Amino acid sequence: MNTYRSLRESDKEAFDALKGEMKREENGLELIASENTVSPAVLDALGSVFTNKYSEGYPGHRYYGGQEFTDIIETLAINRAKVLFGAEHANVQPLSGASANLAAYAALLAPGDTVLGMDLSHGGHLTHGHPVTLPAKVFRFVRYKTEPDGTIDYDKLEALAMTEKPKLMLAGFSSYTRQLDYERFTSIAKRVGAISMMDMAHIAGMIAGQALPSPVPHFDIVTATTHKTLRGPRGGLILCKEPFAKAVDKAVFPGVQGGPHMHMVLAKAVAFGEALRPEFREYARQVLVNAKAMEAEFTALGYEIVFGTTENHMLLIDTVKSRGVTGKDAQAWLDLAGISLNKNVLPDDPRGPMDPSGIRIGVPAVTTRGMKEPEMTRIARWIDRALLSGGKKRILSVIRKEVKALCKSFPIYR
Ligand code: DSN
Repeated sequence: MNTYRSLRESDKEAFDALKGEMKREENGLELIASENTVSPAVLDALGSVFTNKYSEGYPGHRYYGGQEFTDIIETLAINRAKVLFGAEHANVQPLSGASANLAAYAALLAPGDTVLGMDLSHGGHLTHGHPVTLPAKVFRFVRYKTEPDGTIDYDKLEALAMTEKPKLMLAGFSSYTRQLDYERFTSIAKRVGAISMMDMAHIAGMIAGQALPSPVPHFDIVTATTHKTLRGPRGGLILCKEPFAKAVDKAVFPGVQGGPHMHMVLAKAVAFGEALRPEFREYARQVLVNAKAMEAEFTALGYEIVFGTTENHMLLIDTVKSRGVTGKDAQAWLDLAGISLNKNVLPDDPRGPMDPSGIRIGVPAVTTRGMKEPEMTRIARWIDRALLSGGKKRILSVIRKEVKALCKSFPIYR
């Protein structure tokens, strides 16, 4: 394990915070659905000299000199992304999922164009047209919702698309637990003459690991982050069909970004390489099994599972209905118990986003640590005990000790 000797010797304040975070991750359970634990090789790449380099442009067409090695790593990342997802074109420069989505909008839309996107409280993402975001001020977003049983009514979506005549139909989510019907979605887009786009940020790793069906053959353009289930560095990715390639590349640079972060590009290449190995398929399969095991235990304990069930790596739970505890309190109490997750709005939540009615639970990071079904059952029971604690510190610190003991048997970095 890296001891960060240079940092320790040169900046104690910064090093102490880093040490604190390392201990927090080692001794606690990470259940934030968008987080994971990267490999030591990805960490090495992120801490490499590529952070020193400016590389505006693309391999073979850069604005500055000294690009012989940046060209190698970006080409490696592009080629691996294309193989991993069976994509015609890949852009590996987006700094984040939000930049990837912004670049996709810039590539495909003119100001004032209409986009259909999923409502935030029904599982969509801020960048899918929430009124507080810049894209919502430039384009006209119309939001679709889920049904009370947690599914999407595609007939209703089609009727909405016929009325609104969108230029772009956007699928994808950050807190939705059901599988989308990609064929149906894209056939509606075709029927109304819209471009189809999928934001697969949350499930990119599940798709790379072949545990979930791929949207890539169906959609014109697919955006992703590289750090969630995909288990790479923080960053974004755009995949598209060849006719959109030029517009996408121009939109990323110089459209919405300057120089790419080449240490991140190297780390993406490494992570894509890891995702191409057979072990990654086993991890992706186990993520699904673990999510189901956790759902089974919460169901047995009488919890209200939002959207009916999970078909991916995360679960949404109505903590107000299930235990009379708000999402904010649940998150705070669980933090004290060494369990990290996030409060989450539920469909048409009557409560605000800072103190919503539920929580979101994800299993990718604990699966990466090697935990399986028996541990999922224990974690669900700890969460239940914490929610029943009324926030009493004595009870939460007992759970914290038990959590720490389990974590010792599943070290993150040996
Ligand atoms: N913040 C990420 C998530 O938690 O889903 C999405 O941007």
